[in-house]
Amino acid sequence: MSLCTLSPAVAAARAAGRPVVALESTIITHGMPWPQNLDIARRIEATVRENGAEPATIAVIDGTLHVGLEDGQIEALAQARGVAKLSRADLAVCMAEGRTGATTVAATMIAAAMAGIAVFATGGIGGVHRGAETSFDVSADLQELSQTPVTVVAAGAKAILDLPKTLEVLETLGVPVIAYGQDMLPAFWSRSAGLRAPLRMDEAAAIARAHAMRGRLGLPGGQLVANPIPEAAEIPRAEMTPVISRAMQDAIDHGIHGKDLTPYLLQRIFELTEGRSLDANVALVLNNAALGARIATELVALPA
Ligand code: PSU
Ligand code: MN
Repeated sequence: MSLCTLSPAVAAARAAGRPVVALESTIITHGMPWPQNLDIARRIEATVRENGAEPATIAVIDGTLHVGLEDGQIEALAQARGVAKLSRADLAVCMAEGRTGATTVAATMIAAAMAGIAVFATGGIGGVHRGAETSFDVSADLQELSQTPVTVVAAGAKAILDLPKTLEVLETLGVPVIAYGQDMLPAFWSRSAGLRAPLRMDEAAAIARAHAMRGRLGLPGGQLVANPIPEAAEIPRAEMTPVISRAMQDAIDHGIHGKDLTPYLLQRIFELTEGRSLDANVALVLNNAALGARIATELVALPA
């Protein structure tokens, strides 16, 4: 029996060689509050379709690894409580125990690769947390990018992370970090992290060719495409800095760490910005879904 279950729409797209874009479920269950998360999950899928590709939202439901969810499954996940947050370490345990879990960037990449899906769009990836020199908190997303051949479109890494250290680790791991259409590394809510990105590409087709070239070279791992948030939706870095500091201090005061840290910070920043952080998050994730669909479309059009 196959280890992952494709939805009929995703199976049909794969069989016909049409472009498919993988989507994660942790942003639904742990990254955004109910009920906005449901509406946003649907809009992300619609954006992928409008840009010519089939969306495949990925999650483990009652032990089954689903690649492509029906609307009712997304609705149930969006309001479920106590859903596990799955990365490489806990994916197999969740499936073996017949439980339900949302996939992070790392686990979504694993499932996408199994299903033959080369492109994945999300909001932001995990990275090296601030204070990692003492906490050792480095997201498994970085290691996954070095070993699983999926191109991940994100809006850079969030400013709650230590961005210079995140770039250093990605370089060590051999992960290309490609800023889309600009020289500077985007920083999620803001268009620039104040750091130059290692690489820059301006065309979806070129990103698709680079993905294919890695495969031909036999290099394992994927690419990180850092797509800047649309200008109209950006929250300037200067405005986010004190909010992030406050949220981080609150996390320390409440003893939050490990898997709970990223969801806690996102929720706290949502409260502190009175919802503005979520509006920006929606704009950037839709922007990434559109670019992901264009890259996936270029990829299936490449000569074999
Ligand atoms: N970035 C966001 N929203 C999120 C996440 C990242 O803007 O919800 C999630 C992703 O699923 C990512 C995970 O893979 O957080 C990283 O968690 P950690 O830092 O615990 O590895
Ligand atoms: Mn972590």
